[in-house]
Amino acid sequence: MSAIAQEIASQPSCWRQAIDLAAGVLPLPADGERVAVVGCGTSLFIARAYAGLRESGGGGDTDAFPASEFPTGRRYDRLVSISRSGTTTEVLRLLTSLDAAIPTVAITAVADAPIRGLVQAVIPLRFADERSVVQTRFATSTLALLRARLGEALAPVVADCERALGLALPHDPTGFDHFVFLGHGWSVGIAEEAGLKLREAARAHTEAYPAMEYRHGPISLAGPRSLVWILASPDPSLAEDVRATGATVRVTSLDAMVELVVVQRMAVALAEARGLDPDRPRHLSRSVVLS
Ligand code: F1P
Repeated sequence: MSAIAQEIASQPSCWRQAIDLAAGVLPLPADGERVAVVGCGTSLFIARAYAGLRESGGGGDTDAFPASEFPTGRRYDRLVSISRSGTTTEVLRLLTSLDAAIPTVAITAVADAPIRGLVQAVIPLRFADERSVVQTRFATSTLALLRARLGEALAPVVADCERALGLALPHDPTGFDHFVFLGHGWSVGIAEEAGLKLREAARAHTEAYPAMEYRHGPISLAGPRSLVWILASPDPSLAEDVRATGATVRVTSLDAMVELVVVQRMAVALAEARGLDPDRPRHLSRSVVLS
C-alpha cells in the first residue's frame, strides 16, 4: 500500500487529535483580530479555507495569501503561517522580512524545522506528518484544528469521514480526462486543493473555481470526458447547466473537508490506474527550497 493511501485512511484519527489539541491554550487568533494566513501550495489552500470560515463566522477580517504575494504594507494583528515541512523558502523569506512587532505563529508537522526560529510560536502537528510528498492528512488536520478552534463541533464530520473512507468511489476516474472542482465560501479553498491532489498524484488536468464563476468562461471546456464536482453552489441550476455540456456532474451535500478525502482517494486510484507512484509526483519534492 502506498504511504499516501495509509495517510488518507488515518485522517479520522488525526482529526480527533487535532480537535483535542484545539481545546488547549494555543497562540491562535482571538475574535476580532485582523488576521493574515500564509502558505504555499496545499498550505495556501488550507489558509484560504480557514480565512473563509473565520470571516464568514464573524471571527474577524481574515485574508489568505501565497507567502510570495503578501502585501507588506497592510496592518494585521497576527500572522498565521502554515507549512508542513517548515522549510518552504517563500514562507521563510516572508517571516524574515516581517515587522518584529506582528505576533506570528507557525503550524507545522516538524517542530524543530527552520521556521521555528522565525516565528514567536509554533504549533507542532507531529502526529500528522507524512511520508508521501503529496499532502493529505497534515492539511486536513490543520484545518480540523483551526475549525475546532473557531468553535465548530466536528464530531459528526469525523464520523462522516470514517463512513466515506469505507464507500466505493462515486465515479471511476479512468472515465475522464478533465476534472473541475467548484466551491462556495470556504470550500473554494477546498476545491483548489482537490484539483491540486489530482494534478500532483495522478497528473490529471484539473481546474477549480468559485461555483458562480464557472459559467463565466471555463464551462466552454466542459464535455463528455469532464467530471465537474460541485462541493457547494449558491445556485442549484448550475448543475443542470453543466450537465447540458455532456459533462458528468457530482453534487455533494457532505462537508467539503470530508469530500476532499473522497477526492484524495480518487487521485490515488487514478494514479495507480495510470501506472504512477502517487507518493512520488513528477518534478515535485516534499517542499520547495530555493537557493
Ligand atoms: C508546500 C508545498 C506542497 C506541495 C509540494 C511542495 O509545502 O507547496 O503543498 O504539494 O510538495 O510544497 P509546505 O510549506 O506545506 O511544507
